[in-house]
Amino acid sequence: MDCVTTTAGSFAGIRRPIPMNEQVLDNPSFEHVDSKWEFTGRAKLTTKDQYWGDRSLRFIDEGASAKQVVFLKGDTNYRLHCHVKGSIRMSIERSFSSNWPEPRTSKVIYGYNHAETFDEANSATWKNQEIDFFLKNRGEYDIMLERDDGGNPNLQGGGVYADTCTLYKADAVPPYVGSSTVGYSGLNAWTPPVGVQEHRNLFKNPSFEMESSFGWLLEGPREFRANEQLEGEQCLMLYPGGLAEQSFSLVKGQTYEFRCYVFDKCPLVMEIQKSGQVLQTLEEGGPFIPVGQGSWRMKHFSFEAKAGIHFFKIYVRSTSEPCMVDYCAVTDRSR
Ligand SMILES: [Ca+2]
Ligand SMILES: [Ca+2]
Repeated sequence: MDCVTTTAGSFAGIRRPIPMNEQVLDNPSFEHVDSKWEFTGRAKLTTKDQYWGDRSLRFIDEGASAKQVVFLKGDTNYRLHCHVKGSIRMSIERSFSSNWPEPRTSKVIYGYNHAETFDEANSATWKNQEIDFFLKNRGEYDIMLERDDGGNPNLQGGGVYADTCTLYKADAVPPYVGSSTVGYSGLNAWTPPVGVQEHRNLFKNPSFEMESSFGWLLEGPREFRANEQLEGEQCLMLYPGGLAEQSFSLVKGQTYEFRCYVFDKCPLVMEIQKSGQVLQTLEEGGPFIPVGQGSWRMKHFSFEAKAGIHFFKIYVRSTSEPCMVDYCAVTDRSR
């Protein structure tokens, strides 16, 4: 018998080591039992299968997850990459707490990949899954891996695993980790038209930015997205049943315009109420006006104000699809 031959699973000899220089995640290959990974549900280290080394992470139930908190620099592009089997959701996120008009905690998503994988040259069964993302601000972020079949249990038939999860600055990604070109994003350069900029706009924080005095009352399912926003550092993602609201006084008899920018003609409802009565509603449909910024569109209407406090609500009906919105304005058109 020859000396050492590979046994099932012992692929270390034919796979390249994981360069740890400038690699941020602790225990990327799930080889060590004690590490900075925190597991929720039945997510467990296993020797049953592996891409590299002796162990991998196995997600036994839907919703089982692994989280690691990392400290990352600002104004920097990164790549998060794993080898996976089955359907998982990878994300970079953290929570955001605002205290005005009422205490609220929401999630901010900086990068997201649900089951978008591509083939791995070294393996017939393991796939590549990656997220190239940009961070404006330094600080602590949660790296999340979660088993999620997206409604199709068949995707999980061969078991659900992750291995060799790495996080590099974009300019330090080894050439064989994931796709060949790193996607650079950075911030969007869009600025609102002069007529609806903040000094003429009655909304506080019209761009849904991360301010503790946030301005909008939030209800129902929502999160913020810091990877696809139109303006500033983030936009608001409303899920079915989610709502954002502000209220302020208007001058009776004056004509005002109410507008919002939405992503990809998504079904945002814009409504004005006063004393519990609906004054005007712009339904889910258009017209949607292109603004020269990818899939972002503007929708708006004008109205004549009553006396006193008006409530401006933007929401997604519970039977509808999620909607991203960034930058809303109420402006006095009589001036
Ligand atoms: Ca491993
Ligand atoms: Ca924004």
